[in-house]
Amino acid sequence: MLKTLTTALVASVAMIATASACEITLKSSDTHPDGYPTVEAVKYMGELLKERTDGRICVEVFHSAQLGEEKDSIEQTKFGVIDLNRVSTGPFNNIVEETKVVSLPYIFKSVDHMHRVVDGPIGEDILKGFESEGFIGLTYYDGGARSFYNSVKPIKSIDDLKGMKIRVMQSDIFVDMMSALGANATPLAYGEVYSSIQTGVIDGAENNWPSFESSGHFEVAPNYTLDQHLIVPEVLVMSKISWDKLSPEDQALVKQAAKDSTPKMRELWAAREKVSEEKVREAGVNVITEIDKQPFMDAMDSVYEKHVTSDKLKDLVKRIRATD
Ligand code: GTR
Repeated sequence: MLKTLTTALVASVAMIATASACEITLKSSDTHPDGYPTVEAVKYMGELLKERTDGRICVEVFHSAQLGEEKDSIEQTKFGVIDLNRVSTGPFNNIVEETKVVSLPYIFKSVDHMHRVVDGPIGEDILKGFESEGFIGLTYYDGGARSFYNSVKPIKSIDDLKGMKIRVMQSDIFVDMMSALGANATPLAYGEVYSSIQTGVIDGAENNWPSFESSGHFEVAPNYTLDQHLIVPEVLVMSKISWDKLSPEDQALVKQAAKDSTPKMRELWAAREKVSEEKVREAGVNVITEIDKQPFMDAMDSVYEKHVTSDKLKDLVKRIRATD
């Protein structure tokens, strides 16, 4: 009995010692639930960092919007209350001008094209834009392709969207995108979408397979049209306030661990997309795959005209289009 107790005591002391060995614990925010690819990728980054700093720097991921919805959490990150934040680039559009280009509808030919852009110099140039606004852009994650879903009827052509109330992420680009499609945009926090569809405040929203599934939106909006109007990458950012507290060596380690988590994220993402699609289809959601995207693309000219006005953005769009 005494021996067992002593062993247990030694074990718990050892555990406390390991836990308290973290000199720095970086608090990280994510809107998604535990197990979602973005959440798991940031945890993985934390493991790498802990290993590479002999346990000195740790990451604690707060999933399921525990630290707030994306827009608020971005503010908290700017103030240094939150150290790391994994968000879509969408809610950054009104803060970091450069992020607008990757939020433009149909800017990317495919997810592979998006990877080639964000993994190269264009991606780095966009990340640099975060610094003057109080953030360090660390790395990109995947957000698949976003498509429309709603509770009313299957959208088979652009005409079906007319007059519908569709939730978008909080960015002017997406509001204008919906107007260009003849619909009414309702910018809302992600966490409010389910009940807003359920109560009929909005008709639908738009997202990728994993979000459509994990949020449960498919339960209340069972018509999903694969028009893939947006391929918006996601970002992992750090508060500049938290970053400035680190030594240059530690900054480099944080950056590297973040970069090294991207391939892991993409692996997890590919697997989750399949699982989510299966789950949604099994639930009987009406998935419309045959859709002529051309009219959707043509309608976007006004969005580009309104938002791609500065030389900086014009140049970025040109470079993205010149990327094979
Ligand atoms: C998801 C994305 C989240 C959030 C959400 C939304 O695809 O991963 O970061 O932006 O969409 O629509 O608000």
